[in-house]
Amino acid sequence: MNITHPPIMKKPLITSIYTADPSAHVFKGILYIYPSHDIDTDIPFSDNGSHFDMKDYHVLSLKDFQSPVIDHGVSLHITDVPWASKQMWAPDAAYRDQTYYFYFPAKDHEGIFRIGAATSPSPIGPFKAEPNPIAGSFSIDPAVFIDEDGCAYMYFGGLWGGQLEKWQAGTYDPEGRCPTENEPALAPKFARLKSNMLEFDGPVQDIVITDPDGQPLLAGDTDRRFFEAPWVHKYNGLYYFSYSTGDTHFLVYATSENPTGPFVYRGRILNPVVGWTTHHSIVAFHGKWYLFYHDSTLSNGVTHKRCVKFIELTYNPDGSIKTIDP
Ligand code: FUB
Repeated sequence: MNITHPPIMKKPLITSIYTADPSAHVFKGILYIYPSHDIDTDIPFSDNGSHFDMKDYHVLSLKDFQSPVIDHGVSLHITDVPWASKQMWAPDAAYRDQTYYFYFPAKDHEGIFRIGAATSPSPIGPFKAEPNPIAGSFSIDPAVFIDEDGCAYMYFGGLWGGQLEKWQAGTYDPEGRCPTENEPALAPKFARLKSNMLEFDGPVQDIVITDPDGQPLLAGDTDRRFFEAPWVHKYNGLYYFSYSTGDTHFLVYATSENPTGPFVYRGRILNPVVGWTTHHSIVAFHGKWYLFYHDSTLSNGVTHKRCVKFIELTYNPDGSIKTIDP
């Protein structure tokens, strides 16, 4: 266990390790952050993201924003995941019936991204991985949302290194390419979860994102189309689907009255940060809403050595989110 200074908004939450892709949840009154654990590597930068060569996960926690941030150490290591070979990317967590569920993408032994699940009686782990990835899972960046009616959904997907474009035919095609710019953009995916939280309950389906006229966003609309990092939260009865636009580096959002969409594009949450990737979560804590995100300032801009930060999120009366400048 490693305890660090109390966080200050827009400052790295911790500086003892590099962290990214923060999924924040409040479990039993404590704020837990489930980030990727970035590490150094000699693998050069490339569009397929091989330089994100992470091997384990840590859990961070906070009682409140005056208390220290606690790094609870390694919660899951790749050597304890039989099906995984490399690249433990952006994770998420959920709680149901006395069990904490940890979800993570990693490449299998064929080099194909799958999504795994692991469980623990404690929110800080250690988590015990299931022997196989979730059947029917593919691509990256799982985000699990449990609605007020108890239904659980996993949202996922990511282009380029995240391999989403290789699954357009329903099976993995190593030659799969993104659509051309006037074709509809590739959709992020969702699946319902069974009550055991370890299996998909039905088929993987598309999350449709349209512009306000009901037209699907096009692949060439790179300032608005989905790239990676889905997250769903509910505010005033409305579902917010937020995500990264990847190569244009925005965090944006769309809203719907249904957790499975269709979602209508609404605007930007966060302008580009220092670094290539941008990835976030949105959580309510002690009566306020917060955006957890990352940038590469702790490493002076090294793409794969990032740090988690947070900032208060504010809504306009019409439910739109005020854009934040990092
Ligand atoms: O951390 C590795 C990858 O970078 C994540 O899975 C993406 O969302 C991007 O943040």
